[in-house]
Parts: sequence; structure tokens; C-alpha cells
Amino acid sequence: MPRLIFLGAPGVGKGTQASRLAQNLGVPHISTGDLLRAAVSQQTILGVKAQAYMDRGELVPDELVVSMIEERLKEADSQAGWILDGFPRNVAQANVLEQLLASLSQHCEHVLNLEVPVEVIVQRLLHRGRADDTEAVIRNRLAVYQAQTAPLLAFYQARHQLRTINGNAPIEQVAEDLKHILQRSPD
Ligand code: B4P
Repeated sequence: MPRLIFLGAPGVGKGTQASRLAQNLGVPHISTGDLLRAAVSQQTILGVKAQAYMDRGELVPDELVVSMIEERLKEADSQAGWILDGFPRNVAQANVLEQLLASLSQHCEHVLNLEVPVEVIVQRLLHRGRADDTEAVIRNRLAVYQAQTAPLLAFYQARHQLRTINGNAPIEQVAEDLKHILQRSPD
């Protein structure tokens, strides 16, 4: 049963690859960024609270994101597997996820870490042009990634779940490399 987490800085291609892979594997693609953007566009209580953080490129407070993901992972379609994209984003979220999965008798098989040089990321995101894709906000998101999300590499390395893939290649090539990684058994 595929249960995978995509890690990596903003713009490395997590969303792009997670969505393709989820379709191929027939499991839900659960992107906290997409869920939060939907909440913002519907102006739900969560969306109103989250918007200012997202506009600045900061992480939305853990309690908001954690309850959102808890609900999502308990839905019927998540019981046959899932791909998480953008969660966890810090060590506190990773600890909560570990406890949540244990309580649901679920286990994540692989944590897929895409790597892309910083200047390539900035150009990709400027080209995409989402509301939070201005250069100042992108640089802040990258700083937040270094400070808060990068420590997750050591967290998952210690659990022998981490697989690192070069994301600085055409989308098809990255997808192919991911496929090969998933065919290999865990270390
Ligand atoms: P996200 O939606 O996760 O946005 P992101 O990190 O920028 O990555 P995304 O997945 O969208 O982009 P991708 O790399 O696929 O987060 C947005 C905000 O939500 C955060 O800043 C934060 O405020 C909040 N948030 C989300 N999760 C949270 C959490 N757990 N806790 C707290 N806050 C949270 O793609 C980027 C671009 O590159 C695309 O245009 C794509 O087409 C292109 N691309 C992809 N692969 C490529 C390739 N191989 N070659 C060339 N271009 C490529």
C-alpha cells in the first residue's frame, strides 16, 4: 500500500511529481499547500487565519495545519494509501504525524527528497507567478525551508526512510528516477 512523503524546498517539483505519482498509483495526493489555498479562496475560518502567513512565505501555525491533515488522513480514500506533499514541514509536525500514523496502524514507506539548486528554484517560481511567487517572498520561503524543514532530512535519515532524487532535470526524467527508487527495497 503506497504511503509516501515528498520533501524538498519550495519549487523543487514536489507538487508536480506528487500529483503524477498519485494518479499512477491510484491514491490521493494530499497537498497542504493546495488544501490551504482552497481554504483561503473559500474564506473559511482556517483560510482567513492562514492567508497572512502564506502571503509572507511563513509557515501556517502547526495547530491549524495538523488538525487539517488529521481530518484528511481519516477520510475513506486515505485508507488505501496516500502521497503527502508539503507535510510535515518541521520536526514538530513530523512527530505529530508519526504518532497519528501509529494510532491509525499506518506506516510511511519512503520519504522522497527532491534537490534543486537555489537559483534554479527562484527562476522556476518567478516563472510560475502564483500570488506568493514574488522574489522577496520566495527568498523568505527558502530561508524558512532551511531553518525549519531541512532538519527533517536528518530526522528521516535516522529512520532509514529518506531517498534523495535530483530534481534539476526535465519533469519526465525526474518521474522516471522516482519510479526506479520506488522499485528498490528500503535500505
Ligand atoms: P506549497 O503549496 O507546498 O508550495 P511550494 O513549496 O512552493 O511547492 P509546490 O509544490 O507548489 O511547487 P513545485 O515544487 O511542485 O506551500 C505554499 C505555502 O503554504 C507555504 O509557504 C506555507 O505558508 C503554507 N504551507 C503549506 N504546507 C504547510 C505546512 N505543512 N505547515 C505550515 N505551512 C504550510 O513546482 C514549482 C514550479 O516548478 C511549478 O511551476 C512547476 O511547473 C515547475 N517545475 C516542477 N518540476 C520541474 C522540472 N523538473 N523542471 C522545470 N520546472 C519544474
